[in-house]
Amino acid sequence: MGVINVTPDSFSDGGEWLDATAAVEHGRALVADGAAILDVGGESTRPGAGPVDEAEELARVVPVLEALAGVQARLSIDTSKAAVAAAALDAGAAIVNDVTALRGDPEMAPLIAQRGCDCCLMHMLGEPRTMQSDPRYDDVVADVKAFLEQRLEFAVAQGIAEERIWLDPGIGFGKAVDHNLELLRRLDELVALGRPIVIGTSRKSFLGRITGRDAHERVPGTIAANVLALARGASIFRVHDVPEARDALAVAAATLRGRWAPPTTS
Ligand code: HH2
Repeated sequence: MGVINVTPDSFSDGGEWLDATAAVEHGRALVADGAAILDVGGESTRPGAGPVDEAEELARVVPVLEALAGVQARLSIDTSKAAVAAAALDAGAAIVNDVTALRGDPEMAPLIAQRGCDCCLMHMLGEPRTMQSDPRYDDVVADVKAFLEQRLEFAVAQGIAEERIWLDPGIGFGKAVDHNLELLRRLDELVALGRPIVIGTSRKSFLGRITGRDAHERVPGTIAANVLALARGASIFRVHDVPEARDALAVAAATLRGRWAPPTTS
């Protein structure tokens, strides 16, 4: 899953793809590099970020999705607003990536149920503005697992087909470095919930804390975390740096499975 942040303030690529033409070109490049999904977002959820007005978010993402409809990848909308998700689905998106796990907007669950699209439900402790101020858990993996299980049950009760639901531990969303590492180390416990696990480690600050690297220099750290997540059963990897992630995951997956195939050229 390649990331396209159509925002001025995302933590690692803010402003790079705010212009719709640049965002669309970037999306096409990510698909050529091997992305199977493009995740388009118009609101940063970095620590400390404030909310974005609905009209502004719509103006950022809809033209990009419309222009990308027809690329050889599925389109995902990264939003917690039902109106943005609805417009994105109309524009060609097939997946709703909601970092609030259907808690942000009461219209979101009915919308996804009615449209029959895929959705990703992510764990977050608190809200972006304050989530990184001293997050605490009894047992981070047990707490995140209980939350995801509860959100999965809620989604199904709202009429969303279980096979449409992906789960994500929300790396960096209300988590200290050790919480992120423990979630990655024990990811198999979340895989046991029986739904595809999405993992978003790309360029995140815990990698910088460990390596001392700035956001754009965190590709090797991102790859290390993603390869370990693959080995523990994660299946969808949300990344900014698609060619590097794709190659690393292709080799790791071939090794783990004892099976490989040459790359398909598009
Ligand atoms: N991380 C970010 C945003 N959306 N969605 C899912 N499912 N999982 C994640 O880990 C995740 C996510 C944050 O990364 P980014 O989009 O690069 O930054 P920003 O929120 O500043 O735009």
